[in-house]
Amino acid sequence: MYAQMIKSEATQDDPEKLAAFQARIDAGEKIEPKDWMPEGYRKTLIRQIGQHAHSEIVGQLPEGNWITRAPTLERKAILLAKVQDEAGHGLYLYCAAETLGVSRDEITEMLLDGRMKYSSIFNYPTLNWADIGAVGWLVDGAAIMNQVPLQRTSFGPYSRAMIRICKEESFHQRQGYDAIRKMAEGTPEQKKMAQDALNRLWYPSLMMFGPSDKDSVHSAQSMAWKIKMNTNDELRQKFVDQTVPQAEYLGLTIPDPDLKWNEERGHYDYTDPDWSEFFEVIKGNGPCNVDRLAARNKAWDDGAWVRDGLLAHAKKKATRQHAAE
Ligand code: BYC
Repeated sequence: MYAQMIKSEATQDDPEKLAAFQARIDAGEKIEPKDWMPEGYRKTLIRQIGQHAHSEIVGQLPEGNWITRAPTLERKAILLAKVQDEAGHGLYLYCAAETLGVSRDEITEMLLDGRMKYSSIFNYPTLNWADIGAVGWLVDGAAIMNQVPLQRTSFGPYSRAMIRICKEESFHQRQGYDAIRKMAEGTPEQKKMAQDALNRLWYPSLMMFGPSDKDSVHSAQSMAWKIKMNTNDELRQKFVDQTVPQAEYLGLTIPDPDLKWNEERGHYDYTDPDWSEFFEVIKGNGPCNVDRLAARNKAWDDGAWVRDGLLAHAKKKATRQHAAE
């Protein structure tokens, strides 16, 4: 597949082509899979869409863990539906990545052997039911903050996938907020669990937006190509501004003693995450990295017979058709 891409590299430095491509981006046109595109644009999209798809798939693990232990039948049905939605999001995104000339198997293998990343947040554990509410509220809340602008991203298939995904994500965020609200309004023990979940998941949620702008290696080029529509810090600030009043409504305290409204800026001032922790987690040293990758590798290996069976069936069918012609 990559060979196909390399073929077009001779035209990669053609300044006229590059300028015409940038003019299309600047005019707000969508780039479609068969259009000419710079190799860097294609590679950046494969990286970002692939990572995004992997995040949706790995993201099922911490929540799937609680389906059998949800406190009521209704909560179980809702969580099951949400986790199934995440699988669907992963599939739309893998399809969008495939239009760039990389197969789903190829990028899956890159996830399984650690060459590709998935969101840092899924390397933290979900220890109890309050964590599931907090994941919906904070993690899906952060995901929406990032994904709503991506509906306008310049690559057509990614943009269209995001439109569909965002509709479902907003339901996910609301179910999480509803679950944590129930805990926050419950017994003192339940409220304590809700506060504890917020304490543990606040900073990992802020890290989802990526490193601070000064350390973000891809932002400038990705924004020029409209692959990203905002910087990491812009979206993080929007998330903080949106979430603080939600926490206040719940009677919960954001675990940041220096958090305060800044009248002049019209935003909350907040303490940055511990970036050394973030870089450790994305290097593979977070609390659950080893377990998450082991679970995905096991699922891939356990599913080999299904893939083999489908391929054998397709081959037999093609041979029969060929013989009949
Ligand atoms: N985790 O130059 P930067 C969800 C990496 S949740 C891990 O700023 P970029 C869901 C980055 O890849 C979320 N790695 O990068 C919710 C780069 O390393 P490489 C999924 C991270 O790409 C609930 C390096 O750090 N959403 O779907 O310009 C349930 C430097 O960073 C992270 C998306 O993926 C991180 N948090 O900006 C289920 C949204 N942050 O690749 C599922 C689409 C940074 O050079 N992605 N890195 O080795 C994006 O918008 C951007 O890729 C990011 C990062 C804002 C995440």
